[in-house]
Amino acid sequence: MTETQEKTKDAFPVKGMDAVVFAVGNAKQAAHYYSTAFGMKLVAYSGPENGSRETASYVLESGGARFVFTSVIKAETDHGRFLAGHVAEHGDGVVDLAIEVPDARAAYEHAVAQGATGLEEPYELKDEHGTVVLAAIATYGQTRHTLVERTGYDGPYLPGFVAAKPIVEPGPRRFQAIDHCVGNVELGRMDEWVAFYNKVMGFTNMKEFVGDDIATEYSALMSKVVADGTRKVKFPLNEPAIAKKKSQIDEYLEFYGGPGVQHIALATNDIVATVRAMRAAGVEFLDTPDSYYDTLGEWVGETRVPIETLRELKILADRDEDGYLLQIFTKPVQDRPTVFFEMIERHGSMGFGKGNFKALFEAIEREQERRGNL
Ligand code: TYF
Ligand code: FE
Repeated sequence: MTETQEKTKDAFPVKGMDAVVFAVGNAKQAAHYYSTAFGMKLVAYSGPENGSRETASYVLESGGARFVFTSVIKAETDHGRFLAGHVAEHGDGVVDLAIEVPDARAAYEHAVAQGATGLEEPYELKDEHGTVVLAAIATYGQTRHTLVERTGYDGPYLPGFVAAKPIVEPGPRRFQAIDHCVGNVELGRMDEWVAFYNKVMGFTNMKEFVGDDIATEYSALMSKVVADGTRKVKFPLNEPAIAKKKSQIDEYLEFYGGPGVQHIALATNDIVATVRAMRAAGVEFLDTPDSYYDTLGEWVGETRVPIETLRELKILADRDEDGYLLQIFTKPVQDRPTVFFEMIERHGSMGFGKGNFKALFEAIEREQERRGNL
């Protein structure tokens, strides 16, 4: 690491992703879907029964991954109106990629000094479990990053939340961490957002990206990845490319009503068991043609999972100089063709499945076509 990289990294240390916060039309039902289909465990709740008249929030965990689903019950404040407006405009979507930091005040001050838009000045929340310091800055679209300092707190999520019991009997864990969170931004603006993360958070660019060459050939998108120094927080950023076909990113921007979170990748250490369980629970995944598996063995080499099992479950595989990865993508998880998930099992590779971009983007385009948006 160069001296300048060392300095910027220290200016904005992060501990990892704190939570992905979704604003949805019906948080009660979303909590049920993520319990049964994604195998997550409800751990905390906030709603009218414990003093939150305006919103109901359900906190679900799977290992170190935490999702929060919030619905508006009756908007009474600017925050409630913002959340209701978010759902009206974007449908179910991500409002907040919350990041855990050791010092929220320092992180906020640094971010704003580097040009970030402050949304919430640092403030404290307290209850009998202790104190959490929070602050928030804006990122692309109506998405924000809440900066969470939770060292003085031992409760179930945040002060104001009460512990909750799982909605269904929890089975084996289907994933244990958030691997990366991807944003879609407008045509020509990807580099601005890359620069934003470079400057505001001291994140550096990872080597994997989709450039002009791939974009015009088959992807119809460009993509770059920024990450913190420890590679715990990874944010790929996509923009549409002008290609032969309407970009999948344009489809997203049209139906989401602007920039926002496109997909969340979840790290699993047994993608076969995960995909079997999720498929059995009714989760739909993108299809991969058999021809992909006919030639896979020739270039990907040995993996933990036999090719025939990958073929059966439509799991993709990729290899680079550091190792290999197995990955699969769900179809959008709401009626709008917007947010989806990726399940990823890494064995050394720190990439994002570059070798699969062609097969993946063709699969996405088949879905686009079925929706009449290609
Ligand atoms: O996060 C990534 O970069 C991979 C590949 O629209 C990808 O999951 C990139 C763009 C896209 C879908 C998947
Ligand atoms: Fe991804």
